Amino acid sequence: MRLSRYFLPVLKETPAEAQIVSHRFMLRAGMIKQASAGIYSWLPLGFKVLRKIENIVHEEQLRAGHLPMLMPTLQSADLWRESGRYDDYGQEMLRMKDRHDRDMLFTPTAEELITDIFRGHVSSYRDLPLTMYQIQWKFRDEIRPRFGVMRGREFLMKDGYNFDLTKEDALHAYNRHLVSYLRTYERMGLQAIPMRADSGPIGGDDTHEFLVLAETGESEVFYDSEITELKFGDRDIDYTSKEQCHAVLEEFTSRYARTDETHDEALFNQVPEARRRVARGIEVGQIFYFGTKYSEAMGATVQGPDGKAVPVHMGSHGIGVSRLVGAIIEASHDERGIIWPEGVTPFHVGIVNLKTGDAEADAACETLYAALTAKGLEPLYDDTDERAGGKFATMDLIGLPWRITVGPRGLKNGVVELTCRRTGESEEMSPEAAIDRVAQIFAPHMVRGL
Ligand code: P5A
Repeated sequence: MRLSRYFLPVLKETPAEAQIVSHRFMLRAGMIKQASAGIYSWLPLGFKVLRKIENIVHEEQLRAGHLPMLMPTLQSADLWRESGRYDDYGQEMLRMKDRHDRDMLFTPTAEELITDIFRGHVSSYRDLPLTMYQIQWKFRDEIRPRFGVMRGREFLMKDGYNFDLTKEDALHAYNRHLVSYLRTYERMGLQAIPMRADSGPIGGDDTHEFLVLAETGESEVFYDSEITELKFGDRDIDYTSKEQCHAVLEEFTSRYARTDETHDEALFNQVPEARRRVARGIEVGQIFYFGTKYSEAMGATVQGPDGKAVPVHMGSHGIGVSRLVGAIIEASHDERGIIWPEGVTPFHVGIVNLKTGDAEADAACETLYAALTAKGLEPLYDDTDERAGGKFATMDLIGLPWRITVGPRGLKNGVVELTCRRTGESEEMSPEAAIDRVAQIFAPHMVRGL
C-alpha cells in the first residue's frame, strides 16, 4: 500500500476522551472512530488488524477440529424465553420489535440459537462429538462502555459451542479449547493466563477466564508468579487426545490463579509469599462447561447407544476478538506509539523515502515495494512529501515492527537502513539483503488463506 493512496487519518493531539493508552493510540493512529457510545467504525488500518486477529483465531479453531459457521445478529425472543434467559439478561440486552410486533433482540451470545439448530438436526449419539463456532458481532448494552474497544457495546466475539454425549467428552472439548486458546494468544504475541473464574449469566461450574496482565485491566487478579514462567511454545499437540489436552490443562491451571470473583484468601496464603502476586488483567477469553443447562431446558437430546434419549452435555467458549486489538496495544507499546507483534501487524514493513522526488530514491523505493509484495509481504510505502521527521513519527505511532529507510546518501553506497521498532536498532545493508531479512522474519507469521 502506498500511503498517498491510503486512508490514515492520524491525529497529532491526544484525544481528551481516551483514558487508557490503547484507546489513545487507536484514535491517534486512525484505526477506529466512535460512532456512538461503545460503538465504533473500524477504519482501514484498524480493520486490517482485526482481520489478522480473526484469521489467527480461524486457523487455530480449524486446527482443533472445530467447524466454522455463521448465525444472525438478530434473534427472536422466543428461544430466550425457552431457556429462561430472556428476563435474566435485564438491561444488558438490546430489545426491539419488528413490524409484526414480534419481540427481537441483538444477540449478546448464542447458546440458545445454536441449541435450536442442534435439536432440529441431530438425534443420534453417532453424530457427536460436534463443535461449531462463529466470529460474529455481539451487542451488550453495558452500563459503562469505556476504554474504546475494550468494553464496547457492540463488539466482535468468537463464540464456539460443543455438543457431547458424556460429561467426560464435554470436558475434553473444554480442555481442547484451553489448549487452542493458549496457542491462539501466543501467536498474537500475548501471554494470556487461564484463571478460575465465575460463570455469570452463561452458567455452569467449570469456567476459566484468560487474562493478559496489564495495569489498565478491569479485573483484579491473584496468582502464583510461577504461572508466568510457563510457555506454551510450539507444541505438537494431538487435539483428539484426551490425555494430551488434559495434561496441558493440568500444567497451566495447577498453580493458584483466580479472578477476584473466585479468589480464596486462605488458599492464596498457601502460596509462598515471595510468589504471591496481586495485579490487574484484561479478560480476552472465557471457556465454560455447563453440562445440560440449555439442552434440558430446550429439549436437545440424542439417542444414546442403549437407545434411550439423553440431553447432550454442552459448553461454550469465547474470545474477545475486537477487545484483543486493545489488549495487544496495552501489552506492546512505548511513548511514541504502538509496537505490533509480527503475527498481527497491519503491514509487515514500512518503507520511508527520505527524499520523495529524487529519481534514484523513488526508483529504489519502487523496486523494494515490488520485490516485497512479490514475496507475499505487505509493505506500507510512505511516498508522500512530508518531511523525514514526520514520516518517522507516523511509522512509530502506527507501530509497524520493521522499517526500511531509503535516502540518496545511503543509495550512493548501495545501502538502505533496516530498523527494528521494538529495539530501535538499525542496520545498513543492500536492498536485496533487507528484503530477504524481512521475508525471513515473517516466514513463521504468514497467515495462510482459509
Ligand atoms: C462464551 C462464548 C460468553 O459470552 N458465550 C459464547 C460465552 N462468554 S463471555 O465471557 O461473556 O464473552 C467472551 C469474551 O468476549 C469479550 N467481551 C467483550 N469485549 C468487548 N466489549 C465487551 N463489552 C465485551 N464483553 C465480553 C471478552 O473478551 C470475553 O472473554
